[in-house]
Amino acid sequence: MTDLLIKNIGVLATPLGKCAVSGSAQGEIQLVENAEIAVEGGKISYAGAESGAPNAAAVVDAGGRLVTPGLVDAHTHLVFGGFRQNELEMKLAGVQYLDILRAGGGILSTVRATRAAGEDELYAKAAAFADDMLRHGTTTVETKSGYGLDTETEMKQLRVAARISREHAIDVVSTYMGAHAFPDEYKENREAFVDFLVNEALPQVASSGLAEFADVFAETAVFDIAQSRRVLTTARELGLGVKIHADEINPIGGAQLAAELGAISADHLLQASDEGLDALAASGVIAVCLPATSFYLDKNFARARTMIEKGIPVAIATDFNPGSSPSFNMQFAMTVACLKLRLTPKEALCAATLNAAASIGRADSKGSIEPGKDADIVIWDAPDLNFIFYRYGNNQVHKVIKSGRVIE
Ligand code: IZC
Ligand code: ZN
Repeated sequence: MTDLLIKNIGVLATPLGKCAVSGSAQGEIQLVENAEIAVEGGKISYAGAESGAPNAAAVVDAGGRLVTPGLVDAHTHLVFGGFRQNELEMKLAGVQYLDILRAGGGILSTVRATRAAGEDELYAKAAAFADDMLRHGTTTVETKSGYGLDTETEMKQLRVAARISREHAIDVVSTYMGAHAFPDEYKENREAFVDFLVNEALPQVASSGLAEFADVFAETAVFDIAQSRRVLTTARELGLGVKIHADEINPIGGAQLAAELGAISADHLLQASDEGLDALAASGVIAVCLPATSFYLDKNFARARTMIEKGIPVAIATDFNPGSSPSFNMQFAMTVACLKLRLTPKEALCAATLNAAASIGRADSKGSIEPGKDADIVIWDAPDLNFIFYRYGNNQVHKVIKSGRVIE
């Protein structure tokens, strides 16, 4: 028997398929009016027109509302100590993000706070974020380490992420980002830090099984292309998937490196050159755009329309972190994706669900509402798809269903 039936759905809006979609297909969203969804064993068993379905153990009446897949936030830095509200006035006075980092603040101040924090304390803080994300419609979240830089603290962050995935409803996908900044200990000897990452940290992380992907902050004054290549090539050899913070502030060729390495995603890409975008298009790398970060840093926005024209699958994420994007609200990122990346609501829905799932290796089980996929579903306080992009700033979620369970 059906475990759960969601009936009286005004509009069911979902992309379809088990892989990232690009070009005009990114805007192909299936819309079914007067729909229903049946769930069995935490998976979707039926999604489509109302069929006067069989008895179900539990019924949720969607009340004529919009229903979409659960949102997938494919790029966050969820586990961190402290906050960085002290940087706000510096930013307003014109101090640049990278200058704060060069002066020993920014990421490095979060590194100090994260090293000092106990594991339970980090867990309690990140788990509270995760629960609130879920209430805002995010059913799967990717999170990166990178606020330890030393192996002990990086492992502490990764254990916290794994514990959230185990003990909370939200699904967590983990990425190791020991190459997020150069720690004070290696300030004068950067190559030695890259040696440490390649020879010690990456092998230990890979054998722990606590991370699926590795990521590098490839940027001026952070990891240059040669250093990023070394780290990510080693990660790949150790069996980790590869991601990269590419061309966020300066166009140093991060997109080209992502293409060269066959990365699953290249993230940010505000400054990516035409050559960089062509390389992504040719190699099937997913572009993860982070419009809330552009907004918060008061920078330009990634050229998402050009990406779609070139056939690059586009995903969007919040980049939640204590410095450049202190919001985990995917709904805000989705509205900014429409207004500033110029995505249509249909393209943006795909970017926040199916393409986002593909960018973290989950397109086979998440990102769309169709039989066989996980029953991760959002019922919105909205009559149609445009509505959730048009309103912003408030939480428009009516109910979240995670793995077939109604979240109260
Ligand atoms: O803590 O500033 N861009 N890494 C690269 C970040 C932003 C996170 C941070
Ligand atoms: Zn990031």
